[in-house]
Amino acid sequence: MNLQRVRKLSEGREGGGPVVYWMSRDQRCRDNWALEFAREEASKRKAPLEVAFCLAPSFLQAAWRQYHFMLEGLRELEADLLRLNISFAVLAGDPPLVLNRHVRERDARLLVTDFDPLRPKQAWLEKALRSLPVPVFQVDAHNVVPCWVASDRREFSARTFRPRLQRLLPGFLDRFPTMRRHPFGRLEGPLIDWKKLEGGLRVDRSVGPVASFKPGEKAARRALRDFIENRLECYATRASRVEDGARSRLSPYLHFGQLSAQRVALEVSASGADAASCRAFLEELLVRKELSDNFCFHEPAYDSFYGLPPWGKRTLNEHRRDPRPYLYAADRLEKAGTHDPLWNAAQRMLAEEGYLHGHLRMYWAKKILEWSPSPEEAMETAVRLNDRYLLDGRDPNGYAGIAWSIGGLHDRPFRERPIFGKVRYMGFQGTSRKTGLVFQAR
Ligand code: FAD
Ligand code: FO1
Repeated sequence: MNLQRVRKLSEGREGGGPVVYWMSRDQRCRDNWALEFAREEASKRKAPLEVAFCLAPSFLQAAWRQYHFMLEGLRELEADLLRLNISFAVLAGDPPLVLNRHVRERDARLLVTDFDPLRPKQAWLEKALRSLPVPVFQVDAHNVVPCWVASDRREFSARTFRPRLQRLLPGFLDRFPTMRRHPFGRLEGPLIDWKKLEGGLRVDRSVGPVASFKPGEKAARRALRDFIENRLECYATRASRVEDGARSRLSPYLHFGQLSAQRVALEVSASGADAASCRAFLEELLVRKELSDNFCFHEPAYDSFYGLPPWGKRTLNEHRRDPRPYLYAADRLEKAGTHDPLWNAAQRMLAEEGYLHGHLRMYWAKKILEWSPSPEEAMETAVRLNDRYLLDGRDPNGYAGIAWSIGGLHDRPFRERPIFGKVRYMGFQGTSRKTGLVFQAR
């Protein structure tokens, strides 16, 4: 594997026990460079291999909907790891604390972890590093080009980021090794009590599981095959349509790491489908998605008005006092109770299906700017609703997508208008026509 994916975070003294992979963002056993690196290090030392997942009682605005999807995926993972003679431990509690205790109990040789630019995850890692006694390595198993290799600074547009990424991609779009049974050791651990783990969660159960997505690695691979066989061909021409759309619907699997973006890129590139559609899709999957990680990694205020690009903040400030013909409180928006039938339909899809078509997400967030008393409140409301209902919420793609919609992140200025200033506007008629969702005019 390309060792530029790995960086050593701390020295330490190797123990005599297993190599432990602290799995967090990339919750899969296939096509997982962090697991692959841990396996290689364990094999070199003829040591057992263990995966440890720290189950936080709550995470950002996640509800039972998202935890249920994640836990079902982890249950499937437990069986897959067992078949590979890799032990699996799910540690409930505050991640840095329970991880530290586990590493010491196991007398771990070393720790491998994956990469996540979000603040809570960075905080877990920093806290863990302060007391872990063993060497710690980090592997970016989520991006094709590791975030710290793609760029060492905040990129302001896809225009500057794309050429860097394209130059680096050939060195990182390598094939995955097949997962082999681990030949060393076999840690006897108690069977995981999933019911007990579920009972320890502090989540809002009023936002329940959705039927629209089946969780787990196998379902993720089926979804990828279904997309390539039935929708990729017209991704370039029908991407903005909602009903008979061409979108992949892979985001919940990519968000929870049940599917590797690199696997998707390899299969799409080898599909022989319409070249323009493959190009358009890979632009989203590689350039847009990895640019979002770049944004969150280099901009700590990624989920607020303060993280917007300077020109976006300036133009929104200049229009702060513009009259707002429509103003809706967050709870009215949450109930899809506005005067706009297209927006209400988008909010209902988001709340009921836990998924929303990309074109509608833009319109949905932009209207929140138009109908909120201030840009700061618009950002807060959009992030809260996005992360409460979407399966793929609480993700760098979401924070970048909301900042793009409300504050022009990674976008350019447009003709000035009330409230939006020079931030790109999206109107009811145009969006209704493009998405194919037609409603009687308001
Ligand atoms: P496809 O169009 O099939 O794209 C395939 C993959 O490419 C996606 O799964 C995603 O990983 C990536 N991708 C596509 N579009 C973008 C984009 N604009 N930016 C970054 N990556 C992209 N994405 C999330 O994963 N979680 C979110 O919470 C989220 N919230 C968003 C909120 C707003 C206001 C906007 C404008 C966009 C948001 N996005 C979010 C980005 C994008 O809309 C979704 O990733 C996409 O709609 C997911 O559906 P899909 O997998 O069918 O997408
Ligand atoms: N990561 C963890 O390591 N432990 C958790 O308990 C956990 C819960 C969780 C719930 C919802 C959700 O959307 C993500 C969650 N994550 C958790 C993080 C996730 O694995 C991703 O790393 C980030 O959300 C995306 O960057």
